[in-house]
Amino acid sequence: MTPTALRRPTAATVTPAATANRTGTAPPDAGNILRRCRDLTAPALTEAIDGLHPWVAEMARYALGLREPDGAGPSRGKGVRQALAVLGAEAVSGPGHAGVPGAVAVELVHTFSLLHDDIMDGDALRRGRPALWKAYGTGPAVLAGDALFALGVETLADTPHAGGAVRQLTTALGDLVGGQADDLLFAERPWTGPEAVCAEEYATMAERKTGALLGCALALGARLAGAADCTVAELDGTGRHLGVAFQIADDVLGVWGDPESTGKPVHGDLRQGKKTLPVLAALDATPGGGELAELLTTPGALDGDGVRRAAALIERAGGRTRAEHEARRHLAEARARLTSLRLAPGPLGELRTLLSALADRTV
Ligand code: GRG
Repeated sequence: MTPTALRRPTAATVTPAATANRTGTAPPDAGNILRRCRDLTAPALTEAIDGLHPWVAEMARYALGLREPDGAGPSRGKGVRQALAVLGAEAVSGPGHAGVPGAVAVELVHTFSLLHDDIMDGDALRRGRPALWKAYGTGPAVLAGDALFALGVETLADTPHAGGAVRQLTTALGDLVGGQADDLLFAERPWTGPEAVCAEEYATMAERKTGALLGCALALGARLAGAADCTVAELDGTGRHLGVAFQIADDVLGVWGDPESTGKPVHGDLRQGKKTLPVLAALDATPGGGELAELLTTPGALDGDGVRRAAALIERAGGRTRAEHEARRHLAEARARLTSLRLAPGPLGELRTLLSALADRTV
């Protein structure tokens, strides 16, 4: 096993809270794990962004929550993917910094995909503030996304395992496109009947759209730290199952979450007619499914109070319970895959903590 000192970031890169938990008796909680990995990744991420065209760099900083135009406090994402890349390296007994180019790459690609997703969905809010396309315009936001995408790939090109790492990322990118395509096409499909979206199709979409990049993050970290292909593949599978659990939890929050913490308008997915798992599961239920189907297919019925009625019907028909059960099943599969690997105990513990917190959306 790699000496602990090799797995630890330098004192200059660790916040006091993270240091306290890593050196004290209590195991770090998910917030501390995310913070430690963010601190380890931040210098390389900042340096990569600084190399962009100044205008594009400004938009990239806004999108990444590194800077607000009006001087307000930063509005960052959780940094889940960068943490998985760092922990992926540490889990195979490498130093965390070996995973940093992977962490930078996945965080850039994630940010890019959110930018473009907001444009495709016409979502005006991201993390509780104007989405980039609202703040800078659609054309500039597309350009900023393109720059982040290219930079993500370039970040891996100079690493020791560049060939395998770039391939790992491009495979995930292909899946992201496929998942997003399915998600967009689902919107055209009816709620009921033979053409309706089924739960299995939903799971495939979620694995591609959300799981592929989470799996890629873990796998890239391990690959960059020199892990064997079979370990890399198993970690990729772990992240994919985590992604399905994470996406389902996101869907549940989209209906019942507090907009203060989600940063998105309440019932946004329902109003947009998104084929999320709680709705699909409720439509299958007897009794309750029929009444919900009628509401969803009546033009204008989701305006005003209709959307709250739909949320109540979904819950009563068991859609929320079934979705939460599915999320737990995918989380259990992700944890089982981790356990089947011979990973370094400390990082394994941190991964397990992070996985649970993400699936429960307590971070
Ligand atoms: C990859 C070439 C290429 C195209 C991208 C736009 C697109 C195609 C895909 C969209 C994928 C997408 C938006 C998936 C959603 C994943 C998801 C659950 C995002 C939220 O992740 P969090 O909660 O976000 O980690 P934060 O805000 O914390 O960063």
